[in-house]
Amino acid sequence: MKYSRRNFLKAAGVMSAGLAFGENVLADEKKKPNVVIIYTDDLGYGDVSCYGATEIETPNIDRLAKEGLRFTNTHTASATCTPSRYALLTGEYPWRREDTGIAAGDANMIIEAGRHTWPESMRRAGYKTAVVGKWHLGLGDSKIDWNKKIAPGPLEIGFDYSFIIPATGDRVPCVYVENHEVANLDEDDPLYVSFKKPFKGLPTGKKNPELLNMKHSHGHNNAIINGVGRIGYMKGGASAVWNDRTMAAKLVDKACDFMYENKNNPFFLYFCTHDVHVPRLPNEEFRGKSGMGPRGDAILQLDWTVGMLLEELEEMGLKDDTVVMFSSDNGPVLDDGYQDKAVEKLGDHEPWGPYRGAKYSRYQAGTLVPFILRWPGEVPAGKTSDALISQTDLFASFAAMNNQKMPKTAPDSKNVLPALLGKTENARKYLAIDAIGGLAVVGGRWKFMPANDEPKTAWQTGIDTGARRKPQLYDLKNDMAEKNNLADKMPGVVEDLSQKLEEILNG
Ligand code: NG6
Ligand code: CA
Repeated sequence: MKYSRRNFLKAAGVMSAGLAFGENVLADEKKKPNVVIIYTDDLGYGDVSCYGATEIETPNIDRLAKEGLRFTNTHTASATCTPSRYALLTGEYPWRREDTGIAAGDANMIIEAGRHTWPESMRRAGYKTAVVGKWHLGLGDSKIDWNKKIAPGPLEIGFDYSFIIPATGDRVPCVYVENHEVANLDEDDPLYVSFKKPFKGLPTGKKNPELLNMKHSHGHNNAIINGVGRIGYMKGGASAVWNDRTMAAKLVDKACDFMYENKNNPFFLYFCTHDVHVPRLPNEEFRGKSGMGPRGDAILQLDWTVGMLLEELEEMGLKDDTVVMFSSDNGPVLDDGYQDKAVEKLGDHEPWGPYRGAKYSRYQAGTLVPFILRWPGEVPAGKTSDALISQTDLFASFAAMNNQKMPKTAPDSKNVLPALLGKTENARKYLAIDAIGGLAVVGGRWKFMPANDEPKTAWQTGIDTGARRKPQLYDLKNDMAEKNNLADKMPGVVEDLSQKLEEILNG
C-alpha cells in the first residue's frame, strides 16, 4: 500500500480531518459519477411526449424521464441561446454584462480565458471534460484567422476536448472546430469569412435564390452553403464544410468517442445538439417521418441522438455510474428565418405546452424548458419535481457534490443539489430571467415583469416578447398561461417583487 496522505487517513479512520476544502475523501470511496448534459437548441416545453406532446413520439427522451426525475419548473437564464449558455457555464446571470446577447458568427470569446467555470470546476474535481456541438459563445480575442490556431476557446475555460459548431448552423463558417483548429481544412484551400461584404464571384441567397434548396423567410440570404442561405459570407475551405444532413450523427460519434476514451475515469460531457434550431436539415432517415415537416423530423432526430448516447453508456456498462441531464437553451420557435413549413404543418402540436410565449419572449414558454435528470439508483425514477430551478444552478450544485469551492465570479449559481437528487422540492424561492422583452422575476406562485420600452414583437418572427409599457404580474398557480395581469390589483406583491428584482440586479 502506498503511504499517500489519503490512504494514511483512511487507515487511521480519520476520513476527513485536516483535509483542505475541495479534497473529497468520502466521495472518493465511491466512484464519482460521470456527468453528461444534453443541451438542445430551441426545443420547447411541449415538444416532447413526456412533457405532454401528443402529436409526436420521443421514446428515448421519454425513457430518460421514466428512469429519472422530470422537472416541471426549470428555467434557462434567457430566452435566447448565447446568454443561456453563458449563464450555464459561468454561474453568472448574463445581463450583468452587455456583450452576452446573441453572438455574431465572428464574435470573440465572451467568457474570459482562465475563468473558473462549471467545466473548470469539474476538471478540478478530477473529471475529463469535453464540449461537443453548438458553441455560440465566441472564439479568439481579436479578428479570427480560421486558417491558424483559434484561441482562446473552450479549452481555455476548462474543457479538455472540444468539437464544436463555432456559432450556429445558420451562421458561417459552416465548419467544425476541433480543439484549436478547423477540422479537415486543406491548407491549399484556405477559409475566409466576412460578415460585412460578399466575396466577389460567389453567389448569395439574395441574388441567386434559384440556387437555394430551402428558401429563407427573413435574414439568412448571404452565403449559400449546401444549397442553404446563411448569415454571413464565406469562401474556400471546401474540404472542411460540414454536411448538415449528417451533423447529428457526427456529433454523436464524437461524443461517444470521448466517453469511450474516458470510460475508466470520470468524465463530464457538455453535449449541445444543433437540433431543433434552423436550418432544419435532418438526415434522410427522418425526412417526412413526423408529418410535421423538417421541424418535427428534427425532433425525431434529436430523440435518436439521445437514444444513441444512452445506448453507448449502457454498452460500456456505465448506465448506473452516469448522471444524464436533458434540457434546452430557450423556448420554441417555428419560423426562425427559413420557409420550412414549420407553421403550415404544425397541426395540433403545441411546442410551448400550456404556456404563453416562445423563444425571445419573457412569458413562460421563452425560458421554461424540459429538464430531466437520470441517475439510476440515486435519483427516484419516473417521478416529477416542481422545484424552482435555474439552469444557472447546475454549476454550484455539482460543485457541492464534488466538494469544490465556488468562485466569486459565479454569484447567481445556487446549490440546489438536494432538489436535483429528488430529496426535496425546496430549491429556489426566486429566479430571474431575461428575454428580448426584458427581465422578469419568478417568486413562488408569482411572476413579475417591470414596465419597459423594449419592442413588443421579436424582429420578423412575430413573437410577442412580453415587453409592455405597464408592469405585469401573473399568478402562475391559477393562471399558468399568463392571461390575467394582476399588477393593478395587487400593488403589494408588485412592490415586493420589484424590490426582489432590484436586489438581484444589484446582488
Ligand atoms: C437571430 C436569427 C435566428 C437565429 C437567432 C439565434 C435572423 C433574422 N434571425 O438573429 O435565425 O439564428 O438569431 O438563435 O437572422 S439562438 O437560438 O442561437 O439564440
Ligand atoms: Ca437556441
